[in-house]
Amino acid sequence: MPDKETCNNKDDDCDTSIDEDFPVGGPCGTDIGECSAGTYSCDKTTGGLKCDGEVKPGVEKCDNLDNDCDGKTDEGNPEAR
Ligand SMILES: [Ca+2]
Ligand SMILES: [Ca+2]
Ligand SMILES: [Ca+2]
Ligand SMILES: [Ca+2]
Repeated sequence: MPDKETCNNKDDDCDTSIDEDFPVGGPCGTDIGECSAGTYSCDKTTGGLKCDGEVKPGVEKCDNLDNDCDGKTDEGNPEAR
């Protein structure tokens, strides 16, 4: 039995395709609001995927920006009334 394909830049299951089960180089994360999408790459320590260059959601602040990336700007009236 060949090994199961893991994300390591090697062809573990010997079908001549390397990491074919993983969307390496594809987009990950979200582009909404103040967030930016990143790119999938292999995490060789876990054999899974990691997301490079992603900007993750923060805490909503009253600044006319969508800090927590839910598509709504300054929802819930943060910080002030
Ligand atoms: Ca592999
Ligand atoms: Ca393979
Ligand atoms: Ca928001
Ligand atoms: Ca905000």
